[in-house]
Amino acid sequence: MRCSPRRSGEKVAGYRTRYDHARSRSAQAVNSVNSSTASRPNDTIAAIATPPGGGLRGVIRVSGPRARELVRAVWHGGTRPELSRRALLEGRFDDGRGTLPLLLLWMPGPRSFTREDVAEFHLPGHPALLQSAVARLLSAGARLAEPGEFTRRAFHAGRIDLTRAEGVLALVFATNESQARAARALLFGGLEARVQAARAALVDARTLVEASLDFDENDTGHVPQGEIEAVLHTAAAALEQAQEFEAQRAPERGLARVVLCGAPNAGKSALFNRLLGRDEALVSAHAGTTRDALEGTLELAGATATLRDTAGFDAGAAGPDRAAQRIAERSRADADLVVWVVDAARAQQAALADERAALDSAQVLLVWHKADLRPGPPPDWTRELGCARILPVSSLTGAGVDALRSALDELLSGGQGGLGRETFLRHTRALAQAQTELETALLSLRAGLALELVAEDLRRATDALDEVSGATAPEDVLDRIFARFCLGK
Ligand SMILES: Nc1nc2c(ncn2[C@@H]2O[C@H](COP(=O)(O)OP(=O)(O)OP(=O)(O)O)[C@@H](O)[C@H]2O)c(=O)[nH]1
Ligand SMILES: [Mg+2]
Repeated sequence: MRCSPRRSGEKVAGYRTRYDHARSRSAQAVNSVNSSTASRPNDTIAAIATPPGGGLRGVIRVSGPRARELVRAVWHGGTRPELSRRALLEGRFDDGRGTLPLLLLWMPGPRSFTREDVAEFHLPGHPALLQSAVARLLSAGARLAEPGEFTRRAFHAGRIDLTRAEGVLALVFATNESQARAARALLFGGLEARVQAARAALVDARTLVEASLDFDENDTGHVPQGEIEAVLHTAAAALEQAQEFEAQRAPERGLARVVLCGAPNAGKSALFNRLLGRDEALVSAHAGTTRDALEGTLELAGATATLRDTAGFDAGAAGPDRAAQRIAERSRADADLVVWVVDAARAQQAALADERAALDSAQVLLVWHKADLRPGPPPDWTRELGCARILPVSSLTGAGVDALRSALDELLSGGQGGLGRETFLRHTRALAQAQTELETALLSLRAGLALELVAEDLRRATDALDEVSGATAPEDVLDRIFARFCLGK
């Protein structure tokens, strides 16, 4: 979020005051609304920042005015840590019951992500140890951070705009390389820079228009129409660049990708046909029927996805079968969601564990297929096999297909697929709105309409851009975005 307009060009510098006052008033209003509801700036917050589960190292992040005091409270040993400037310090963390080896990353505000004093405690990654270290920090005066609260503080402090916060979120949810790339483009400020360039030109144009209001054509202060038009064209070009950036960032933003995979003969092609309601894929008792990946569009209640049928797993494949394996691997690598089809009649946990290990996909739904051959609920191996769900389905009878569709819908709408689309729509709608207002301003100017109307169009265009950057995004939009963050981010 930018709370003040960027510096306008030299030419209009003398005219800036009226606009600037109005702008900084509205920015203050926005700030006070945002901070009154979402963040309690006097609190010092703490949370485990590394993903749940064991790891070699675990990180606890602390941010707020009492961070320094907390570091001293948990610092073990005679020497006091030197916290006057940014530092990486080695020491021991005293959690009240014992001490742990500690690497402390100390980042005093305002040169930190949240602009507050920030401490990162790098500790042994055992969950129980990290929990007890957090408990110690809480008892020393920290409050447990809400999901996304660190990023929200950075946003309220003007450190990042909303598009960059969305980039952080998208990166957390990214399940494949192209999503991670699209997320990083946002996170590194690609859209923010373009939006701010367009905004700066709009501010310049509006300043010129408002300055013209006070002068007649013959006055020395009068700004020729051509000059205003030129600045409007600069704004239009910058806006176009922002729109192009979004279009390129997420080329396949419209559709989430679901890929069917599994052992030969598990019934992937039968399920493909069943989900799409047509008989397109070859189904046969011969193992290795599918080679080329077949694609169709899967319409769900809340999401639309492309559905791909792929060749069955075959580690020893050669020739064209090897090529089919590569196509399947690529499809899985690009998938938002992998549907792993397992023949329930033959399923054994050990063999499935091997299949899962070879399947390095982040989000997996296991279809306990041919459930007609093995009645009864499927075993609950979600944890052992690292699957979001295990659902019994029979493509032969159609049993379980509706439940599968609902689960797909839920996983796609909740995860990166839904998130990516939502973010993209938020940006593109507001950018399109800004473009419409800008075009109206240009037409009004050329038609010789009252300059007050032109200034009003330009103000609306700027407002639309401020929605993208979050400066004037409504609180419920902010809540919806930040609520999706994980703890510790
Ligand atoms: N009983 C039963 N048989 C099924 C079901 N779905 C598929 N089959 C049978 O399982 C066999 C394999 O089906 P496919 O859909 O061709 O299997 P696939 O996983 O695509 O196989 P490949 O393409 O060779 O990897 C066929 O004989 C199907 O008729 C089901 O739900 N129940
Ligand atoms: Mg097949």
